[in-house]
Amino acid sequence: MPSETVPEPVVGDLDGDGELSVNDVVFVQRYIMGWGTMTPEELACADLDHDDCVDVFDLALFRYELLTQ
Ligand SMILES: [Ca+2]
Ligand SMILES: [Ca+2]
Repeated sequence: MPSETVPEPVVGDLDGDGELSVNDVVFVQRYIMGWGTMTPEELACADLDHDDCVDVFDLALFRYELLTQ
């Protein structure tokens, strides 16, 4: 029986390319700087420490994930 693999949601993958890349980090950085907006889905995805806001702590986690993946 063929098994279909459902891709695991990638933590912090905001642009949906399947990986947390520098593009996602830039996206969060722009939002924090007030240069961009996010949909509620993107905000939920970007809130890595789950404190219901996207701020510099999430950006630090994004950078950590980017370096350690
Ligand atoms: Ca991405
Ligand atoms: Ca947060």
